[in-house]
Amino acid sequence: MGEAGQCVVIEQDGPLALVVIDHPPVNATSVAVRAQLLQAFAQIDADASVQAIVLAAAGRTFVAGADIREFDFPTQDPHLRDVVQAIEHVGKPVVAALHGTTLGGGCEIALACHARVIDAQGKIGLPEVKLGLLPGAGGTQRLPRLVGVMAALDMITSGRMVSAKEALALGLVDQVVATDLRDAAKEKALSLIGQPIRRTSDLPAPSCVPSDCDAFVKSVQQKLRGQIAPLKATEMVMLSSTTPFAEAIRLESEAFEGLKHSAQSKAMRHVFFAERAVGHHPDLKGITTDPFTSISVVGAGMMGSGISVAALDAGLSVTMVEANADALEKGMARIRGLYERAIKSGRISQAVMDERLARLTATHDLGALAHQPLVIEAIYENQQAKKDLLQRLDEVMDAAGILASNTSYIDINLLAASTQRPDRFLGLHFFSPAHVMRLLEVVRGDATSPQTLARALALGKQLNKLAVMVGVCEGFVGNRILTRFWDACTFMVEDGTPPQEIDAAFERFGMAMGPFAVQDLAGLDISYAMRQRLAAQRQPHERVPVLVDRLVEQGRLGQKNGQGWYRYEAGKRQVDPVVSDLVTAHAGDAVRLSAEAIIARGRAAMVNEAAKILQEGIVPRASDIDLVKINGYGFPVWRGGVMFEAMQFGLEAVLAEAHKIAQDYGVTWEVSDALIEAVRTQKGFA
Ligand code: 3H9
Repeated sequence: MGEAGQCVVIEQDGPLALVVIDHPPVNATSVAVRAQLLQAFAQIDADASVQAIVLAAAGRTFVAGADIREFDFPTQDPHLRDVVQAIEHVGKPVVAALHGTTLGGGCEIALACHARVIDAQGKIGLPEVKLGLLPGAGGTQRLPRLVGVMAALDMITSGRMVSAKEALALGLVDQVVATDLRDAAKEKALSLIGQPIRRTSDLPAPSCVPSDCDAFVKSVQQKLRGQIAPLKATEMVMLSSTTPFAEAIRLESEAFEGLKHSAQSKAMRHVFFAERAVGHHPDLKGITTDPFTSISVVGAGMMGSGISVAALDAGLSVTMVEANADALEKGMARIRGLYERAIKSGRISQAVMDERLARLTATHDLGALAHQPLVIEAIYENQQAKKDLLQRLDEVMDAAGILASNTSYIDINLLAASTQRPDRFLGLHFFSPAHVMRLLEVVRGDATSPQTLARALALGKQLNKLAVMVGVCEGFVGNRILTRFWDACTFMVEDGTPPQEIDAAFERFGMAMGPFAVQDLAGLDISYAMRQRLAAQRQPHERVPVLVDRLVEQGRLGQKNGQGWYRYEAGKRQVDPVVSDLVTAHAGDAVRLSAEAIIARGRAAMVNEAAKILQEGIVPRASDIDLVKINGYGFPVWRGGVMFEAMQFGLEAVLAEAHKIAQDYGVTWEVSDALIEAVRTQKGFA
């Protein structure tokens, strides 16, 4: 931004005016930008010496959208919609010069220009649905006029960015420029002088095949269960083929305002800013790190091969070590299989697969890891086996190398103590399947150095993961909350509510899968083993879930052997009368909870544990916990995460519910007034 709040600058170059938006960091259309743009275009329109205009932006990107921070307040004039209209109706050709990420309101400005040229590395999209919104400055009407209804529906309801190449193929831009973007835009603008102006809103209404649109709506309903914005956006895009432009724009604007005030959009905006805040740690500020060009993984099982694929996909070289020949071959076959499926579905080409596999070395030899900058152990979950392996790795590796464990439960400080490099040791808890799941818990041991943590957080970015730094505790953040949640749900079953009713309630709430379906997927033996391990530390009078242990003892391990909480036939889950009888026999005087009570109890169990996590300083912000639950545990993003949702509900009321059910269940959840007070005064809760 220039002097005295100037964020739009006009430079005249012969018959051309170059209008440059300069409002760091991402040229968002804050009120000052909108006002100055409106004024600049009015001034140029009235200036007879100007015959064509180029609209460009300074810095790293063209306009990345409306200023999201303004959405919490009443809109100040001028509205972006009016600015966009004014640009479109200027009486001389306007060419948009697009670089970086042209998003949301930025894309809508570009759509209203009379031609668009884009840098070859540029990307463009309408990501409003990711904020629980729809394009509110004409995007739902102008985009389909340029690219057709189906392509517009795809882009707007997914919010995905398209590359410059795809944008050209779709007809969204007129030219892709490899070298000097502004020169190319100027040339284009000069070529349009004297030509009839092509205004997007004047283009013929696009056609829409009703059956295609109906099928699309159904697929959106299925995919984005519970989200309002994509469906509303679909409705608006479809208006483009039936309703005059001016009327459709009015309806779009109404729909946008409605969504802006919706609970879903507020929640998704919270998630947007939570993602920006998650990497902020005062003690890591200013530490710069070199990117990794290679990493190593020990263990070629599900996790080891998944982590390897994540790294290969991100362009890194990978050495995968596995002692057992058969397991190594199976790991390689799994990786090849993943890539072959990606080829079949058209996501990658054979050449891409070959290039990625060429960066993978598979070996039995730990000695190959001597000079590796980072080695992640991903063997089975056994403390002694991990300690032994880490000790050997510590001996083999250079002093500078970082050593990490992918454990999901084991104490990182205990593991660190088995090495001579506790400062270069940490937990990197990936989630399965590791090449797909976005969450990465970066576990900070007591001795882990800030430099090591900074490198690990940077690795998360390199791998396109959402890296959340957490402290050491049983199960870290995600699994610790999950354990409490599962316990509470199992107590509900033991007291008479069938598991399928609990699953149905949470799936209606928006979770990807209910807790019992997830337990079956994960394998009931996993949590059984954990309960056995922790048995010795438990208070003798404390209630623990027992019904699930009965299932395991009957050989019901979940999906892996076709029976767990449910019976599985051809992959479909069915209620099993054997389990229903077991529940009835156990519950005796059954209390069948309503869906509302089920949610209230599950929420209370999760929030109580989350509050303790915050109180213990395991994470610095409540919003970090939200990101863990959304990205690793299927909590609906449009509810903003477990803590945000509870805060809308009233945190004290939720904790009071936890108090009540802890007494009911006779469990030691340590819900205290002091905790409630601590939570209320905790930074990050305001
Ligand atoms: C919209 O346009 C509605 C219209 O249809 C209709 C209106 C009527 N506003 O992500 P980064 C900040 S809805 C305010 O770390 P990157 C961000 O908080 C909008 N602030 O960088 C951060 O601040 P801080 C549709 C914004 O390079 C800093 O910029 N547009 C906005 O990794 C750097 O961000 C979108 O949804 C904003 N719009 O990624 C695009 N955008 O340093 C949202 C960023 O204080 N933005 N900031 O933490 C993005 O997707 C990414 O930020 C972007 C850059 C890809 C642009």
